[in-house]
Amino acid sequence: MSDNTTYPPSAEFAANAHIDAAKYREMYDASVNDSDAFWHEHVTRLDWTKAPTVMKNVTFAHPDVSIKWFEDGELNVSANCIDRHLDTRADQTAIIWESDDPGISKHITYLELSEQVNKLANVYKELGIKKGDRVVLYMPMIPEAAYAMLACARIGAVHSIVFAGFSPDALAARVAGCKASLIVTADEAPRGGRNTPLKVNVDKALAISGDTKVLVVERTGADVNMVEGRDFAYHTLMAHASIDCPAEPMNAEDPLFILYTSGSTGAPKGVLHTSGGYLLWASMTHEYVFDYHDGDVYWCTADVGWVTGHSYIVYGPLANGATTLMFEGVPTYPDFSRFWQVCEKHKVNQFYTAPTAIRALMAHGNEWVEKCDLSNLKVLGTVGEPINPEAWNWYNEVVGKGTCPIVDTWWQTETGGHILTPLPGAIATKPGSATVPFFGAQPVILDAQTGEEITTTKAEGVLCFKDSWPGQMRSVYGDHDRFVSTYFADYKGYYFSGDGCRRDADGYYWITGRVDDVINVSGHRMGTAEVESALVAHPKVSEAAVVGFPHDIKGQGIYCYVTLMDGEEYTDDLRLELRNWVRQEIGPIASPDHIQWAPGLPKTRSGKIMRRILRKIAENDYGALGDTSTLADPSVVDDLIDNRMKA
Ligand code: 6R9
Repeated sequence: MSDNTTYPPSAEFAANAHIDAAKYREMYDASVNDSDAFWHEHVTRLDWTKAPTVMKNVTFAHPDVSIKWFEDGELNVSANCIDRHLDTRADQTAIIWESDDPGISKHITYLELSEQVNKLANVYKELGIKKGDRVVLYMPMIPEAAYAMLACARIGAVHSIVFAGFSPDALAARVAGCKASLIVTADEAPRGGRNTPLKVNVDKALAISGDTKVLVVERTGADVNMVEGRDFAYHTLMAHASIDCPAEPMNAEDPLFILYTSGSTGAPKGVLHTSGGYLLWASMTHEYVFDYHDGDVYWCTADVGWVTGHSYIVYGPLANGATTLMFEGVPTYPDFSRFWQVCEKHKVNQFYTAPTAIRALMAHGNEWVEKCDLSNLKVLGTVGEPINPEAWNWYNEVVGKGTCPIVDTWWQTETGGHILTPLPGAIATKPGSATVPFFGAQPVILDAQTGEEITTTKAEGVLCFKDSWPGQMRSVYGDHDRFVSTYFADYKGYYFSGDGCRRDADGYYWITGRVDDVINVSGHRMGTAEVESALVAHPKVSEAAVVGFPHDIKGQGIYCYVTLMDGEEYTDDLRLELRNWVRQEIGPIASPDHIQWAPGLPKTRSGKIMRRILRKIAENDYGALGDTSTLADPSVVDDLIDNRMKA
């Protein structure tokens, strides 16, 4: 990976951007040198029913970690996302909904959004939901999912979204985990031409967790089982609900949502976000990182079941009075040009997706992109994993035609919003680097062994943060000790991200992957992402996953799984070629010990490769594969085991 290829914003882009290079420097310096004054100025981007006078009250000192922002302020998140826009934007589209079926889309104005959210908030009240109660959402990607989130916020209920691809067992655990008083779901969730039976799954989950009230949106009209007194039809209750539900004034530190996320150990954790700091962070990052301007059409392809959907489909954009596109389908249905067709149809200006989607589409060739009119695109974003330079270049050249800055946004469920990211009019990008910190974020690189801060500009180690930012998670729901031990115990006084990172001579940050994915070969540390990036740089490789495995002499060896481009065949010659290729790209130290053909990789439904499984297969330890039920397609594991024998 070269650190030297940089892509500065064009003079024209910079001139029209909210933040140019000089402004970034000035604002960043102010944000860390005089944090109180900086946040005093920027809290005003939200409407407060009681303006905060205290900005920050934080300690990272183990074990007394406590994080509060704007603690004497009061606001309502739904009023900030809806009511305050009604004077000027009642008729502006708030949400463009694009159905799984390419023939169907809908525009929802801010006025309509207001009516739907107010009604639903009244329906919640009618069902007995009060401030502080938990509501689980298990929803398709339909506007009702956004209504359901905002209606919770309106009355001070706390939502916990469970991705609609999760199994009944996973749903039951989350419903029980937060003691939910209500589940909002739909009959079915259409995706890629197939319908997931959500209500059936809810019924199965409730058989495990015990009964809870269920509100059922009619999406496909499928016949579903409705239990008298437990299950309620959304449309029936909405029909008579009033369009006026006053927004509950909430303390800035009142919980807004819980979102379960997996760590390297144990059951998923309920990441807890609160109201004021989270919304401020989501709103500010959305505007500056995507350089969102009034009238733009913005599209984030994530699902609301993930944090990206929370912050960058719903809360950030709506807080900014934006037009946000919500897509029910998948990138490959009905064909490989779906993303680009949606961009053309709705004249999308900012497009935000994941590297895994980019690589998947790249593998099918440029013609799917080239036949669509993408002339409205201004900014492209990526999130979720390190992006390899080949995918970055393809995104830049084929999708962005070399004219759209790419924002590679590093962040986590825990961080609430972007933390390391270019601002498109301010920061020259480098393919594969998440570049520099957003305002108020103070990354440090620590030596993983000693925990010492490495103060030279060039550095490599673990990525930590030495102070808080408003969007930071506040706790693990119901288990503050776990919060402290997961994030603040390994490196005392810091927030530990779990990611490895290096900083180059220009002070740019390069994420090397989770530190539990680092391989140590003969005492040399290597990010699995580096080897993967080298492999996917080969013209015949579409995707790669690399893990360490025990090696008698080297300590750990390098085991590679490769998925090939359409039409390529895996042969002994190709295996040799790939091995030499990696030696060439990185050096002999990175020589793969084994390369195995993988027709598919085991991925979670959010697209993250489950390396735990790949490590076990590499170790020939098939008995200990653990839980594979959260995989998008569990059958890929059998193929991998078959091929393991031949590797
Ligand atoms: C938003 C989201 C967080 C983990 C994070 C890191 C990886 C996310 C990245 C990235 C490199 C980026 N990650 N964005 N790695 N470059 N731009 O994905 O949250 O699901 O909690 O995952 O994803 O490893 O620690 P989450």
